[in-house]
Amino acid sequence: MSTVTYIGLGSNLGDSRQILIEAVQKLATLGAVKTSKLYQSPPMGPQDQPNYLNAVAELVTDLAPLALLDQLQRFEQESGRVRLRRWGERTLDLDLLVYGQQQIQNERLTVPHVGLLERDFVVIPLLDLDANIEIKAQQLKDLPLVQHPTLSVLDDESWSNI
Ligand code: ROI
Repeated sequence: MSTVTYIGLGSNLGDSRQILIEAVQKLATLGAVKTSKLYQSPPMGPQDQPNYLNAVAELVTDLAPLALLDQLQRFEQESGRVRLRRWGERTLDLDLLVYGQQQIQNERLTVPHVGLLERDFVVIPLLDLDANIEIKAQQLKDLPLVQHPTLSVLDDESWSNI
């Protein structure tokens, strides 16, 4: 049975735009994919690191949550993932943000993703994909951070060629 999932994409090391394009192509091997606009976003965490490129992908997939997580972690490794420090710069982050309506909590996974509602670089791209999306009983479009986002649009939905 197919489930609508949302995957957060982030990169601030290497050729971030190309890295995200390749990540979307890999996601498309797991099901039907749509992408948000492409954003540039100031780092959350240490400020002495480059800005991030961020986007969100909608993936409709038959994979179970942990099987999907395995694939996301494989794609991160294949991209030559480097993570220099906690809260620091990284080549590619693929975060399982939302898995249908499910709430999941185990050693490997918390879904919906912790901190999702506080991160404009996740909330704004999610709204591109579903303007009425509700997470943890919260309409994302009603969050105050939507009114003063710190991120800027780099490209429309066609950036990923998907
Ligand atoms: N900051 C931004 N702007 N975008 C990210 O994707 C991102 N990812 C992270 C931390 C280090 C929390 N900061 C980020 O993992």
